[in-house]
Amino acid sequence: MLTLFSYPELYGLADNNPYGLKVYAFLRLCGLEFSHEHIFDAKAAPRGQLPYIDDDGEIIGDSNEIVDHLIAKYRLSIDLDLTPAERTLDHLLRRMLDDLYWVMSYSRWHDPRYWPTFRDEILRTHSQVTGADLEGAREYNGKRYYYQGIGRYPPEGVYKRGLADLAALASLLGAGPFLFGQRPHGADAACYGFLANIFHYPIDTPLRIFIAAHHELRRYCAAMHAAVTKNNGYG
Ligand SMILES: N[C@@H](CCC(=O)N[C@@H](CS)C(=O)NCC(=O)O)C(=O)O
Repeated sequence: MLTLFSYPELYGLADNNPYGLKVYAFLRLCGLEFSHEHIFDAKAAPRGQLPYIDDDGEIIGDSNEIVDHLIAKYRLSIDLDLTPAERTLDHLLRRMLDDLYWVMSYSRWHDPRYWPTFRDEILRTHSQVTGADLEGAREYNGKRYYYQGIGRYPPEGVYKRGLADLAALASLLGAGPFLFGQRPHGADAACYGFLANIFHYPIDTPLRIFIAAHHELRRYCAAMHAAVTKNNGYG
């Protein structure tokens, strides 16, 4: 029995956290059967971070470690055809997305222009969450941004970083429809987790405006959303 533990859905996406959505997308692309438990409290997770999986009693945290575990255990063929250069690009992309994560998270939780919309949508969608819970989470995240470093930049400096990440990703998208051609790979699941968590939210942050203005990113998001939601059964 395979269970994915991750944050709850928002705006129709299966997970409002990019790392959780990345694992969800990977599982769907591979056609693996799993149950999905949405939780708010990350205390039980390895290192106190979501997502994590329980695979027949084996508990694994960190989205990349989860993906590596699934590929090895279920002998998944999704990335078997990647060249060494594509594998390197996959690695670099995942690390770049780790940087984009902070900008995306900052835009929702920290930037006073977008926080009220995000907060109100969580309250509207998840009745068990209170305004006080969210204020507490916002304060906690504010400290995370400070200690990570992003919280010490002015907002323009924060978005400059994130927009450079999105521009780099846009420049990699060729004829497509996916990063490495005609079918999605693990790297696409990773990119989707982040892009969809920006673009599918009707909150016009600089990141979302950038995606909306770039045809190749919009097209890529749509192709990945279709692939993830229709379950192609790659694996
Ligand atoms: N390296 C981890 C990062 C996961 C991550 O950053 N999770 C965040 C989502 S907001 C989390 O659970 N944060 C709670 C915390 O750090 O206390 C992965 O790839 O899964």
